[in-house]
Amino acid sequence: MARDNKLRTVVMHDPELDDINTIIRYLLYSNQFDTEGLIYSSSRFHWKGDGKGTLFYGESEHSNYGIGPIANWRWDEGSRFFEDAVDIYATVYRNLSVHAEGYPHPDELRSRIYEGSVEFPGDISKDSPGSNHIKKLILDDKPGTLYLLTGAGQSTIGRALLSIEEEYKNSSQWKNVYEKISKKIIIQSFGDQDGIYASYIGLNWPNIEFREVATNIWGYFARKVVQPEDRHYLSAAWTRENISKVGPFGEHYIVWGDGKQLHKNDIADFFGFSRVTVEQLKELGYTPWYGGVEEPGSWISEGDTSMYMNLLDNGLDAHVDASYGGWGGRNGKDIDPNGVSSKDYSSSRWFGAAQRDFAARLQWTVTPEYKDANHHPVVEVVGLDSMTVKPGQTITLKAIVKDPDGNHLTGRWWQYEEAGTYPRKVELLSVEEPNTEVERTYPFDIPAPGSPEIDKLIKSEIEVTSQFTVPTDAVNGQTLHFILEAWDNGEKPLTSYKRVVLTVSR
Ligand SMILES: [Ca+2]
Ligand SMILES: [Ca+2]
Repeated sequence: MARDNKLRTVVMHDPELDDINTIIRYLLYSNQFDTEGLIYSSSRFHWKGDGKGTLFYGESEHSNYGIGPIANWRWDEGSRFFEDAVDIYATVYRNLSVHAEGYPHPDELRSRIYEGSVEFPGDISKDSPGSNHIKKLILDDKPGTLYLLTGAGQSTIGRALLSIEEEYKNSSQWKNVYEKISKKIIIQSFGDQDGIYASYIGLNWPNIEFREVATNIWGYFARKVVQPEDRHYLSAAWTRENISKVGPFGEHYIVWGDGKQLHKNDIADFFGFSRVTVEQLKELGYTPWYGGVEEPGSWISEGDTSMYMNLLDNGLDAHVDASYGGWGGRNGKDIDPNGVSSKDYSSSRWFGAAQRDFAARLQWTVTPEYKDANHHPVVEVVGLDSMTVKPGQTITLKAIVKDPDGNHLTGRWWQYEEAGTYPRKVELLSVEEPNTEVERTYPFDIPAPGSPEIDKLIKSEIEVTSQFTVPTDAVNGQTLHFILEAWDNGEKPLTSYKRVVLTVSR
């Protein structure tokens, strides 16, 4: 079921081609967030310059190419990728709102687009509209965590914090302001793309939680880490059928060989070419750092998508702690199916489910009637009286899973061993087979979401029950994580979860 309070987010991007894809996916989940800002931000890979031709003598990606002082790097003056994405969102907003509640009005999103610190990489010397907006959000009195999500550098955040420091540091309010901010914000970022975390934020605001969310599965090198059974989600055939062909967002999504190029003659962006060899790209003056050429129409990258995937309201509750893990990965290694402890597996293990979810949501954008698209199974855990357990105690994990579309359902409980602090596997016994007998399926139409009849019309339902005995060697305070995972068999199949975290108390 949906969260009571939406998580507050600020989303920052630079004009890398994969940020465009990341924004598309984010907007499909924008009903789950209170999006407080969409803010253009620089990184060492993209910076706009000051518009006056002032040369930058420092280091950025351009230095790797031996290019001397320049006035901007891979950022066109007229680039308005946030507005472009929201304009497309506006054309599908009505359809999306048929399938799930809470999508923000396009005008609301538009009003929250700001230009942040875009001029030079890692420059926190002056305010920008975006840094002023973040400063205001950081200082406001709204409850809850403010998630600052950056797919670029951190100079816009850094400037906001520095500006607060300059204003309050010598005042009597400083201690309170400092403590409030340290508790209130969490920064999630793919790396430190302009060095501002290392040079300013981490040093001066060490108590602000920083979650490094770099993954390979969401990036250019996804093919190196994808699970064999999920490989087709990167293919041209799947991508064309489930993404590119599906409405205006699908058309906007950037894939290999589509002829698009974000910045004219960008030597690092050769992905739009089709049927060329690496040698030919070199002859054309490009730097084909990817090391190969993929099939036209296939996956390129969504590098920064991991910055919000753990905040999704999919039942995994991955936002609660960086060690929990979810579609954006985990701050630790998971044991892969070959028995290898792998940082990549903690994110790649979810990739198939996340891609199917993306496909289903894209389908919503082109489906005006609720009954013509798939919707998520709804999971409820029942009968757990306490979240603390004693060694030797037998615990029953029981979930009721319903599907609003009457789809056939399958579910299972599993222990997310790596996420818990109890260091071993427990034996989970299925109390009854995930159960064809209990299932009821009545096919009929369903009213729009929010309608009071909707609960009565739930059309299929299963119970999934497992039992285990709390290990006798478990010690006080150790945790055991269990995940209920449930799938429907809709045309674009969907997965829902529920996480149960049990704490041992002797
Ligand atoms: Ca980026
Ligand atoms: Ca369904």
